[in-house]
Amino acid sequence: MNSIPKQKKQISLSQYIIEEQLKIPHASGEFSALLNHLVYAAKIVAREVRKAGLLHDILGSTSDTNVQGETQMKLDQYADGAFNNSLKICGHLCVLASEEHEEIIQIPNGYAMGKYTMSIDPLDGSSNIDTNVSIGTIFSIHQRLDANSKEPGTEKDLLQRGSKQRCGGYIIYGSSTMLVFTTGKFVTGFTLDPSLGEFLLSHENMVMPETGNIYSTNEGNSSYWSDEVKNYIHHIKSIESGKKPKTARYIGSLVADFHRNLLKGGIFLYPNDTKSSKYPNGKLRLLYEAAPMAFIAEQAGGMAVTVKGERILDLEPKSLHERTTLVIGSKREVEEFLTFIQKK
Ligand code: AHM
Ligand code: MG
Repeated sequence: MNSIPKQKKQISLSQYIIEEQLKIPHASGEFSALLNHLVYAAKIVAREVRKAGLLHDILGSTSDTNVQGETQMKLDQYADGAFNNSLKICGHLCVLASEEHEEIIQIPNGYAMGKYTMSIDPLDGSSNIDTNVSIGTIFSIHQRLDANSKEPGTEKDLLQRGSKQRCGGYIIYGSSTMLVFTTGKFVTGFTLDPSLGEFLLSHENMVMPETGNIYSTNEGNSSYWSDEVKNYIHHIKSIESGKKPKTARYIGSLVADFHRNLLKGGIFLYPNDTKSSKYPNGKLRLLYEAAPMAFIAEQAGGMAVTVKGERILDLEPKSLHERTTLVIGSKREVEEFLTFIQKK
């Protein structure tokens, strides 16, 4: 008689959160509840991303209103709405920041004020939306400056350095939907099982390979780069050093480019334009793009710095949408980059 194959034990995100919470004495459960609200919105966004090509009103970058005067939905605006609607009334946040909003987002009157802040890029890589290429959501959670305050949160509560994050993570809407996050201990990945509608533990204690053969950057911008950056890129492509040239992989979606490098090893660079005024400080946003990715990279054994070599997690944002340069990836690859900028 054939024996019944043993079923692999599957741990859902909810179970995982409860078990992790039990390890922390006196945990209030507030953080776990916040994560659940975030994940609920992520599932809604994942559902819409999966059928984006079927919904004519959700693709494209047309004007805000259609001929009937109705607001035309774009996927990034939709995602922003989904996360905001779920998060601002969840009772665990005191203020939010989103890439889609110039100003801070306040908790509506009548709703409980929590001790956390959230900064979010609801749908990163929006230039890829219409072409079925992987996109993502990036988020960063801090504790407010005065954890006991019941007053509305302020911009100051949001503008904290990356090293003070309580959690940093992303959701990638790729061939599968994955949630990857760290609370500062290790990096964990969960994959959405569409048949269950649940994120299941799929990647425990993720470690970024110490070296990697992939480099990801928008080389079309190379004429604008500093000589140091140009020299580094020339070096990793050359055969002069006797090494094999690195392989270029660039999706143009930070979440997808980072996720691949987290698993396979490599380096991602978004330098600043030194010869044009488009991105004099780099393109990516410190608060809700670079800092959470840097938190994950470091917890996975990697590194994240600016093109000047400053540690991303040490930077204190001065404004919500401040931009930064970003060099992130495997430890030895970033260290090699640093030798190029110190060489003058
Ligand atoms: P977005 O937040 O407007 O989507 O821009 C951020 C994205 C990142 O995902 C990606 O790394 C970068 O912009 C790509 O920029 P470029 O098209 O200039 O290479
Ligand atoms: Mg973005």
